[in-house]
Amino acid sequence: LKDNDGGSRGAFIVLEGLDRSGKTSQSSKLLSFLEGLGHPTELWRFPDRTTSIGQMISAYLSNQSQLDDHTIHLLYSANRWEKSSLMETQLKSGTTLVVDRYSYSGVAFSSAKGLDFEWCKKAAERGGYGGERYEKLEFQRKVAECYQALRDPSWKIIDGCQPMEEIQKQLQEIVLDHVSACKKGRPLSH
Ligand code: DGP
Ligand code: NA
Ligand code: NA
Repeated sequence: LKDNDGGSRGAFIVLEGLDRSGKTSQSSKLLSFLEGLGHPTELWRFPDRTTSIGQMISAYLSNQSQLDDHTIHLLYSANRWEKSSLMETQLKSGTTLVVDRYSYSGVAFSSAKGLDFEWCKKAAERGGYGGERYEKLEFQRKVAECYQALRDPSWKIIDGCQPMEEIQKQLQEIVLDHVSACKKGRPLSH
């Protein structure tokens, strides 16, 4: 993608991690932090349960419906696709997006369930545990292994076992760095 009219673009910040790793709290803190500094910012999350596809995912997660593993995988993917053009518009217009889960979850969670890792990567391209389906310790261990296998240089790893304030501080540092680089013209790439 090219930035419009040489204007600065927003940063695309994705928070990934196991269930209950604190992403959701940290994403809202990050939103307030960036807004406080005057950066136009929006908080998004996936799955986005507000769309009709998102509602199918939500029903599946709460065990109200049963779906074939490949089918649910593709619904998650479709749920990201249905928001992708709006996402691109926002980034190009200079809005920073803080996103609570994105396609790395798509690969990590589905391959942890036993779907073929390469199949998941292709299909997901671009595009105290509680009661939900995946929130079991053994399963989360597998997800962690799958995340390790996906890790690439764009990732910054933060140890979620640290005190909340420490996590927040590290996250802010990393994100500010990236937000400034985007303002200075770091290209937006797929
Ligand atoms: P959350 O709303 O962040 O708690 O996510 C709900 C659950 O769905 C969580 O266990 C992680 C899982 N999940 C998120 N995205 C995907 C995906 O693309 N594919 C699969 N299989 N699971 C996902
Ligand atoms: Na969850
Ligand atoms: Na979450």
